Amino acid sequence: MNIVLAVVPLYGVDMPPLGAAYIAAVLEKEGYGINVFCFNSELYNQARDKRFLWGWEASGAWCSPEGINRHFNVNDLLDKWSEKILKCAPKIVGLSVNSHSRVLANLLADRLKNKKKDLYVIFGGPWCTELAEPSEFNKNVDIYVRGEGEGVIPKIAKLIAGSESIRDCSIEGTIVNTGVGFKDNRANASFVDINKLPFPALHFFDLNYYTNKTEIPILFSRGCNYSCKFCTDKPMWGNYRTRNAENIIEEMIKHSSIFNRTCFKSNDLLINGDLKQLRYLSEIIINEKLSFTWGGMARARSDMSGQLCAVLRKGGCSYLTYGIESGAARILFHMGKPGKRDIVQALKNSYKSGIKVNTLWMAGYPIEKWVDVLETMLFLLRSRRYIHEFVAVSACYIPRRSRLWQERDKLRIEYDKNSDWHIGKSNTVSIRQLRRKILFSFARILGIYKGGVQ
Ligand code: B12
Ligand code: SF4
Repeated sequence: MNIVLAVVPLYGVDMPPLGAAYIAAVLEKEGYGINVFCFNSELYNQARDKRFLWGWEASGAWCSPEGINRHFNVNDLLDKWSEKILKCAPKIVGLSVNSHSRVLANLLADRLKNKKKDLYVIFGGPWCTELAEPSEFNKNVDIYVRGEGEGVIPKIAKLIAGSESIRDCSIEGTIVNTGVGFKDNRANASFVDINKLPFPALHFFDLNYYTNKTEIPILFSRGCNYSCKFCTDKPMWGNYRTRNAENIIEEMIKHSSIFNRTCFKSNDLLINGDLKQLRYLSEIIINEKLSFTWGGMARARSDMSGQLCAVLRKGGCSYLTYGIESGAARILFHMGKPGKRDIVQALKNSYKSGIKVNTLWMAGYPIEKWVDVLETMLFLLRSRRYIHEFVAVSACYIPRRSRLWQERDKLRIEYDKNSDWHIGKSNTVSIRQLRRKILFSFARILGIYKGGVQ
């Protein structure tokens, strides 16, 4: 049985999508004929004059058919993509869907079903975990897979390969199209054992097609043990689980020999959720004299001691991207982030041990006032000597399953017709954008904004 996996814009173009690569790996292991199309990076490479649409600022353009049609002929894109997919004679087409690719993914599902009625269209990816409103379900999608996909997709493929009906299937973690509606089989109660997964099938992708020319994507862990108020990744991924250091190294050895690269970029929610394991990984790299380097997103924990950071650095840690978000004490406290003193400690120890320190920020958190923006600027001024790169500041977005969203009434959050949130006139889209611009400009003045996302 042939299965096609596809990714449509908007996705990151720096590296291949790990979600699709993991799904491809488990299906390939089951013996199915797999084809993977990254239409996202393909379009990015073809439409040179439209590349700004992959930037953070323009990402909203992908969230409505009109927005996309303003820049591309959507009809032509759908024709081209569906033709390529159907040439592979698939029984199943699986699409990786996020909040910003859902419009094109739905249109592609419609087009595919229109051309081939007996095709099974399956949606997976973070958007499927958020699905709630009846209007968001598409009758041309047969199954939505919520959360982690590796445990679920082989069961679905087996049913389809055995020509069994999927309409009444009750596989946990799925929402099934029954023909007259959608049956919710609840979220998957158990997570997969990440040490038993095949390595992500990156061989289906041409790494040269992506903008990052030095690194290979990898996951050291899944989940998170914290619960910041603006975050929805925790509900999707659950508590922190880390892979064995040996298992990670095995993947590094395999992929570095295939792709001829030795630098790895972790897509973990946070790379330093289990410091003991991270230290152990670094010690193996040191003891075995391996030349791998790695980096990823991290939490500014107070226990990132100078001694630990030195071991991590020696063991290949080339950069850490800290999600700082704000420099105002009351905002950090409300968010559930570490306090200012802990943050400075982590930045300082990482910086002094030679790890490149990147930082991520957020403007317009619901309770943020102008005085908090000033406090953040002051914090930036004082801690700039421990920051190599400011990297980025996002405007606060309130995802549906986040704790902020649950508290929206208490916080007086309202939504307008474009689904943008505001609190009276004190926190609106334009105020958030203005605060973002101010922080960017200030970071530029301090010499720590160097214009890119690491
Ligand atoms: C790394 C990352 C990036 C990188 C991209 C790197 C890359 N090329 O892949 C960068 C920084 C570029 C990025 C950008 C964006 N990102 Co991002 N990103 C992530 C992050 C942290 C990790 C993604 C990852 O690799 N996960 C690991 C893999 C294994 O998980 P996965 O992709 O979800 O796949 C699993 C399941 O979803 C499922 N699955 C996935 N595909 C399929 C397909 C099928 C058929 C099936 C059955 C199952 C299935 O099974 C997989 C394995 O378990 C996630 C948060 C997170 N941890 O998921 C956010 C996340 C995916 N990003 C998000 C967003 C919104 C964006 C942006 C659109 C932001 C913006 N406004 O611009 C941009 C889009 C791209 C752009 N503008 O360039 C959101 C999506 C929200 C949503 N609910 O859909 C997330 C979830 C963060 C969040 N909570 O807000 N991102
Ligand atoms: S923002 Fe980061 S540290 Fe906080 S809950 Fe989400 S993943 Fe965990």
